[in-house]
Amino acid sequence: MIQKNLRGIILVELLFPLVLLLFGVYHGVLQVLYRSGVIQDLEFAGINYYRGLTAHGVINAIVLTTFFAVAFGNAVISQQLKHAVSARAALAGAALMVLGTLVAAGPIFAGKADVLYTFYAPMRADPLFYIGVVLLVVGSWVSFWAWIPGYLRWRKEHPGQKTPLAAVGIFATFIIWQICTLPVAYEVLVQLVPWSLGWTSGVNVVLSRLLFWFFGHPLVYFWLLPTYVMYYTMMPRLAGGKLYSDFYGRLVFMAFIVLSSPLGLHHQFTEPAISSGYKALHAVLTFLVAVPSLVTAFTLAASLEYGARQNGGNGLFAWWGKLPHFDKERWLFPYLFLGLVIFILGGITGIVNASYSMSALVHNTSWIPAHFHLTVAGPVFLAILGMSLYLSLGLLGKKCAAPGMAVAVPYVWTLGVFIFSAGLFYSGLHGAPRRTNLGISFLDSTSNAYRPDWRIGEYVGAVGGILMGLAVLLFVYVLVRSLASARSAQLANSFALPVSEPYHDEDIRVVRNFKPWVVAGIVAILISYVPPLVQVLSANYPLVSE
Ligand code: HAS
Repeated sequence: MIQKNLRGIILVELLFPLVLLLFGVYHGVLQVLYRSGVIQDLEFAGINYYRGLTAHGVINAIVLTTFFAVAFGNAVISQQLKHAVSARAALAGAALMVLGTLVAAGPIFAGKADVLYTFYAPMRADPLFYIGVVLLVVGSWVSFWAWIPGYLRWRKEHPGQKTPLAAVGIFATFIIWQICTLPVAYEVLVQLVPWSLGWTSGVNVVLSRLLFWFFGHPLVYFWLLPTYVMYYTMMPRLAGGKLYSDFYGRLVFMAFIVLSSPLGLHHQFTEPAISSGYKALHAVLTFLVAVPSLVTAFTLAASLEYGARQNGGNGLFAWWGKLPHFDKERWLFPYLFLGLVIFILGGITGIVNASYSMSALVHNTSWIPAHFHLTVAGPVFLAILGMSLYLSLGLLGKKCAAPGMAVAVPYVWTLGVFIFSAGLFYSGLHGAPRRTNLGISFLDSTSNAYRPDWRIGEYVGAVGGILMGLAVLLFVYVLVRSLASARSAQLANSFALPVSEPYHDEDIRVVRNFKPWVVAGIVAILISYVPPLVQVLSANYPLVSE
């Protein structure tokens, strides 16, 4: 059971970003219209291309994901560790996150922060944008700290007992987050805020990008791991079975603590000052971080097979048909399962990007948004949608009022995201740049730069993007109708997140303690980042202002 005094906080953390998501998705649909040349202008309805792209990236990739990770973390830790969350600290965390989001939203919509979600210098934003982002992140730290005393208490009261796997996954998520946000906090507080206030003459751009990408890659695992918590600890139960191996679940979460951070240079293969030897090291480490996801693929496939066979499935492949793909009672299942299917392609394209030589072909082309819409906008986004609906209705004691439509949403989204990505992969391989308003440049037939060969990919992308927008509208319909339905106090009081039993419940000491994994992670960071940091600092780049 989830603590009563946390329920209101969790609901705000789930529903507040879902309201903002409407703006985020609206600007996503506009993106495909600009890029395909349907809109041939600098702006639409008073909001220019880069302002819309900033709102799209910040809301969807930073705000929604951070709020969700905290909300879901609060729910999991409270349920699994027997009310271990300090409600006061959770409230303070949530308040800081809401305040930070509102403070950052002002400059974005006022046109004073057209810097995209990566806020690369020397593009400069209003100081309030940076301060808002800092408050959002600090709020998420406070929320994390709210779990630690209760966790230590739980361990004292349950000597020798394994920490529940879902709680291990949530702690791994936030340990990674705590580590990776420190350098970006330095970048923002020491480099960007003083510069945007006019107190310093400029920014060491190469250093700021090194600090940003130290954060930028582990960030993707901060997005992914709450989804993995659902895959490992809830999906097997929804499929009617058990988690194939508890040990592999724990091993995967611990491995991410070590492997998530020491590889950010794969975003900087084309940048100066850093030696090719260290770029190559980061490429190898990037291949290594795919291993926990490959382990996940096999463990989850085995868990799904076990569930399907319990449901009467048989044969080599026919058992897939016995999974609850269209079951209205278990509408959460397709949000998780289809995310997995999407992630097969997201993962493969990630491995392509990691290669030192292939990255040169696809870097900064529309291939990259195609890749990340199959990851963060695939498994992560579908899990966020499904679990936000599941948790908010459960906490309020309501039932899904349109379960058939709830099942349809992930299918429409999956179709949309596959079509969208196919188009963007195609035009990316033909050299179409990302983050570019193609409608007023390369896809304007009157321009000297006109590239008719990019049109087809961008048209296909637009069809997919519109379908994705439609899926979100259907989701909003389901959510609003369900929230408006009658409340049952009995349902609210008996609500709990599903928990999968393990099929193999191995007890292996090495995955029972976070400490050695955190230490190994820090050592890996020092080995992989100190020399590149020295290289960047000793290159003595001048400070750049505009
Ligand atoms: Fe990535 C760029 C490499 C994973 C997000 N990535 C990005 C950017 C984002 C992003 C947002 O090496 C752009 C940043 C920007 O704005 O510039 N990425 C990887 C690699 C992985 C990877 C190696 N990325 C993610 C995840 C993300 C994400 C996860 C978000 C959540 N990525 C890169 C690189 C770049 C990059 C370079 C920079 C490129 C450049 O040049 O700019 C790996 O973690 C992927 C491992 C995953 C797998 C898949 C396992 C499959 C599973 C599904 C099993 C299915 C089952 C169901 C069981 C190996 C678990 C079966 C069902 C049936 C029907 C068969």
